[in-house]
Amino acid sequence: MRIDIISVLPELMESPFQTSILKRAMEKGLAEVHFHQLRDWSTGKHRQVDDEPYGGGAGMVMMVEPLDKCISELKSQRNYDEIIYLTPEGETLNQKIANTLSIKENLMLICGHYKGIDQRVRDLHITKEISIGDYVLTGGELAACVLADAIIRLLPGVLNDEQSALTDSFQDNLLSPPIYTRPEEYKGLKVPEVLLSGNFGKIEEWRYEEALRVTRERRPDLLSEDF
Ligand code: 6GU
Repeated sequence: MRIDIISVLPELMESPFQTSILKRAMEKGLAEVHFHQLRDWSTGKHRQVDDEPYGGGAGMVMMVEPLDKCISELKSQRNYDEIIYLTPEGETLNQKIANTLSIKENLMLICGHYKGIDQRVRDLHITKEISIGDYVLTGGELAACVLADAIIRLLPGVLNDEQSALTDSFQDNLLSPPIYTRPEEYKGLKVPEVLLSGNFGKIEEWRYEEALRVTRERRPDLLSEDF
C-alpha cells in the first residue's frame, strides 16, 4: 500500500512512521508513506496557501489552486482508490472504515488547516471525508497519523501472531476482556483462577463473557450496531 499525505506541516507526521511497528512496516516494504509540502505548489512569492474567506468572517481558508495543482500532479502519476480529506465534518473513523481502507492500493490524505479548504477542492477531488472524533484539532495532521496507523497495522505481515489484529477490541464489535501477566498475585489482587487452569475451552468462554460484560457496561451502543 502507498499513502500520499499533503500538508503544510509534514514534519509533524514524521516520527510515528519512524518508530516501532509502523517503522518495521515501512522497512519490510508493506507500506510506503510519502509526504508532500503543499507550499511547493504555491505560486505566490510568499508561498501563500491560505486566504481570507469570501463573505467575510474569522479565520483563513486553504486556497483552491495549490491544492488542486498538488492533487492533480499526484493523480497523473497513479490511480488513487480514495482521496480523503481529514476534517471534523467527516464521517467518524471506526474499525469498519479502517478495515475497508486497508485493502486499497493507493490512498491520498489531505490535511486541512485554518477554517478548512476551499469547497471547490472537495468538488473537484475529494472522494471521502473522515473525522477522528467530536473535538477540534489544530489541523488534520494528527488525524492523518491516526488514520494511517489504524490502516497500516491491518496490512498482512505488519503484526506478528502475538499482536494479531484479529483479537482487537472492535474487530468483532466487542471491547477486550481483562488481561493479566505475572505475578499470580499482587497486593492481594489475584489472577482469575480460570486463566491458570489450562482449560482453553473454558478460558475462551470466560474471555467472551467478560468481553460482553465490559462492552455492556461501557459501550452498550456497540452491541446494537451490526458489523
Ligand atoms: Cl480530521 N481534523 C481536525 N482539525 N480536527 C479534528 C479532526 C480532524 N477529527 C477530529 N477533530
